[in-house]
Amino acid sequence: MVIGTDIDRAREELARAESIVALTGAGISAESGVPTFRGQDGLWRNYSATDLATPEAFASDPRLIWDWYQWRRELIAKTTFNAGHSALVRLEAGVADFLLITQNVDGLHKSAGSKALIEIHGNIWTTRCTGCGEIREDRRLDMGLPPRCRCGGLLRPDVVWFGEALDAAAMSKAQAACARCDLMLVVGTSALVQPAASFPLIAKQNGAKIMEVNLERTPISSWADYSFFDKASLVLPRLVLPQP
Ligand code: BJW
Ligand code: ZN
Repeated sequence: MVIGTDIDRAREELARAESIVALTGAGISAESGVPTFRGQDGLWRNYSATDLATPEAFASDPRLIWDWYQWRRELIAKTTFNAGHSALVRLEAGVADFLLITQNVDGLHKSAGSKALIEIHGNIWTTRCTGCGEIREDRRLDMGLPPRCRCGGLLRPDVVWFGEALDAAAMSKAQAACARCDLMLVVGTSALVQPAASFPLIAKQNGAKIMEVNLERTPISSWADYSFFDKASLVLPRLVLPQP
């Protein structure tokens, strides 16, 4: 991690900023025990996570995909938010114009207390009926798989898979916030998946400073104004100090 002046300067810039967007990915929840998507962590029963997150995979074998989601739901149910999630809650409290855009479906930002939050890829605790379209919160861990709706239709997790459109209203809100912010924090994302991967570029092109927190370099590292290569749960609490 770059320490010393850089983290001090970054902390001051964050404290001065009047409009902040934070974009998070799987890395922020990794230390809570939620596996990331890419790399060794993203493997489940020898399937790659990114191959399972498709409508085609669900259409060909809904039971397999539900097994994977139910495994993740059981795992997430045992986890809790970490110091990285909490630092973002403190950041939100100190700035008038703040938006947290997360690609994570685990709900940990919500349980940490983040309010101005868009879960741009949905939430694993919500189901959508492929028959009648009903969307409802469903936290059951003991349902028969694949689960069915009251109407008889097949339920699916209400998340966004590859090739599917993101919610239009959420997209407009996220893009507008990226275009007007003066600072964007990009935390724990490989920045490979569109359209979220283009959000930092929108911010940069509109004059915002970009601060990245990740274990390793990503496609945005070469043009980010600050890069901190360490765990989010260590860096974020140093960027957003607890109130004295
Ligand atoms: C740490 C850490 C620690 C670890 N501290 N850091 C343009 C060009 C090319 C392709 C496309 C394009 N536009 C669209 C596409 C196609 C596609 C796409 O982007 N493909 C690329 C992969 C090539 N995008 C889509 O299909 C999107 N839809 C779309 O564009 O629709 C268009 C459309 C319009 C109108 C009608 C119809 C269609 C949808 C994308 C949906 C992605 N869904 C998933 C699954 C969600 C549900 C679920 O969770 O099960 O979202 S895939 C998966 O990737 C998940 C994640 O949110 C997302 C991003 O992953 P993330 O968070 O970055 O995780 P990792 O694992 O990649 O990275 C973790 C990082 O953390 C690493 O960098 C680590 O180093 C770091 N780290 N520990 C700090 N402790
Ligand atoms: Zn239904």
